[in-house]
Amino acid sequence: MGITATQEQHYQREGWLLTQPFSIAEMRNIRHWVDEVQAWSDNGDWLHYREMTDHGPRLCRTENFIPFHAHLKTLLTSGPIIEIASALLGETAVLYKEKINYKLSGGAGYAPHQDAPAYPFVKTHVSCMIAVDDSLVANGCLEVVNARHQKLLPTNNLGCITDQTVAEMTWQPVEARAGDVLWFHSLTPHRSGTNTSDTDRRAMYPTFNALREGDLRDAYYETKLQEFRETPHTANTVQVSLINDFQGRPVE
Ligand SMILES: O=C(O)CCC(=O)C(=O)O
Repeated sequence: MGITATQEQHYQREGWLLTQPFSIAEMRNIRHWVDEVQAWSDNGDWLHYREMTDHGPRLCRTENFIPFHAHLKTLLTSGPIIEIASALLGETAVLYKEKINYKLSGGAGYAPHQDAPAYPFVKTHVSCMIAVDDSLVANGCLEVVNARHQKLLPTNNLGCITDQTVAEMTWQPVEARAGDVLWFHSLTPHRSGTNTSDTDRRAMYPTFNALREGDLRDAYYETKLQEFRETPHTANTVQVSLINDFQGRPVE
């Protein structure tokens, strides 16, 4: 299952594309596998992150899980996901990194940003959001800006888009049903709100680069962990990224 020429044109023009590559049965499996990762303890080489919410400390992200989950590894490195990533890049894609953002009830949102500054080594990437639960305005779905994926926008001291530029752009929420997959360019401006609903909004985000630029997944995680160790985190938020886009409160 690939994408049509019209879908590809939409992605090239707007910088994002919503697809439905999974059957209901496949989606049920994906949700079950995410439940499994969510239940993992902290004793492992995967990376769990927590935030403080009004309901207490909550898991907000897991990264680096495919070495420890064979089904999720297959999902993100073969089949429709890698096919569509390759079609959108126009060449063979390889997995660069993967994360699950849980955004459980009460979970925080993400400040307006482009992903590219958080991705060392590669020029060409595409990411997607695999909606594990319905992703709606009420529970903090992604909001994007159309056709602004040509260049890096001015950033503030957090590595996010400046207030002035944010105010000049038109932000569009993209709601997705569980199983939908929202593709976006690494320069597509995006943001999301707090989950103010009483339902969870989990989503998996694999990022791909052109294989031509190398298989860099291990190098990405090594560099990220080294930067976390060496660069003091001064923002009053949970550090989950090489930019400070996440607005979650730290668990003291
Ligand atoms: O999951 C979200 O609400 C937004 C995620 C995001 O923008 C990110 O992780 O960079």
